[in-house]
Amino acid sequence: MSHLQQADPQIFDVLQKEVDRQNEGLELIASENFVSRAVMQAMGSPLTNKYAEGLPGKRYYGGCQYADIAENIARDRAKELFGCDWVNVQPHSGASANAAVYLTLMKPGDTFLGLNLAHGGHLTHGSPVNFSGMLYKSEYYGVEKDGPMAGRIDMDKVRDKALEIRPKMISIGASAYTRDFDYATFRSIADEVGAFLWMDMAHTAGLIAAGLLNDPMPHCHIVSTTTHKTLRGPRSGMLLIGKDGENTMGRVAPKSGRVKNWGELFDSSVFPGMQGGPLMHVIASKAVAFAEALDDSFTTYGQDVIANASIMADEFIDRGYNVVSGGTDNHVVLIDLRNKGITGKTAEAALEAADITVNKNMVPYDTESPFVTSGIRVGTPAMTTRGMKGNEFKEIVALIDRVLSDPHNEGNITSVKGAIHEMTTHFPLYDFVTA
Ligand code: DSN
Repeated sequence: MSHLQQADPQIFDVLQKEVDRQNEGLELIASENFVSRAVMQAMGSPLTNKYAEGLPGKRYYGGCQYADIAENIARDRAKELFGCDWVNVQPHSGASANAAVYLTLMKPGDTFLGLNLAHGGHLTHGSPVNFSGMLYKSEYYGVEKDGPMAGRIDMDKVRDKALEIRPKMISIGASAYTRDFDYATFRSIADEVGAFLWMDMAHTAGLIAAGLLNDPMPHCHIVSTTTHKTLRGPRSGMLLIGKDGENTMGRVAPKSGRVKNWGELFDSSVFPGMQGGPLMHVIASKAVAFAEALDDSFTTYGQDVIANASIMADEFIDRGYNVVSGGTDNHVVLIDLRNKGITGKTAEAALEAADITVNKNMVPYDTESPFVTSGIRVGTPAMTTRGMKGNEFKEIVALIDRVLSDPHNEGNITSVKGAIHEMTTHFPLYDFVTA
């Protein structure tokens, strides 16, 4: 980092402080992770200088021979990782990938059915403050409030809703849903009402790649994802169609003009539909991350992520916390704090003061606003990357409980912060700024 240090001490100082924050604290935001140095080096490379609008072999710029190689490697690795026929690695983010899904499959005013944001869905799945809710008519399914299915999706109710509104598209995927999805049943509902089925696997992509959760590829017409969360790549997005893609789409692909198949339709929605030049340095970095995810060690990582989340859920339950859905199948634990008399906002702030980073989160049937919330969401991908196992996660829950039991006690928070710093020194992260 010596060039940066000399050229721009102000930004270097920010970076150094951020690295110290990441090194010393506990990162429990479920959508965050720590990438390898190799992934970061590809991102911070001269490929950032290159314009490469178009696709490998069909660019609108000269000098793309190496950009083409990088993008083809990324595409081939993604196909191998997820067992799919077609992939587009150019979306700048998950939201961009999702925009390309709408652009391809929906017309403004069309109706779609997605998981309610307040029940764990995502902004781009129809929130009124997002383009998806502004341009399209969004309808929702949710999770059960009570009973044995509390916190889980009841597929009979999804079917009833789909039959009632006859959506053009049904979306699956979430930012705070702790159970796996029944893709086969979703597909049968989609087929019954003539809807496209779209899975946004942003949160769980790494766990799906590792074969640890149900596989959406054989069932969904289109799958979108981010590449950073459990997949542990650079912050970016991607679109995928499963094996035998045209048949997976379940309909005859439009053949108007020069567009021949669904993959090409999605390609043209990404560029020129809604993006300009792809970020070739990020695409190269995705290729590096996909190679890491293809390694056997990534399966072990995914197993640890899930095991650690289960341990956290059990520990929270033992300490009297209301864990939504009673546990977790993935990397997320969602905690409803209403029985503890503390809001998500207060909890997030108190934990941050102890260098424990979580996010406040709406819980199903929340009575607080999204800026306050009644819950927190915690996740294990980042600290599992640092090597923490069950014993550390048990200790983490004990420390969180200490803070939340007395959230305005500064002495208590300072003491927890000390324990956190002590713990994290045993799991070193990056030392490149200070080395
Ligand atoms: N903002 C991400 C999350 O935290 O889940 C989803 O895009």
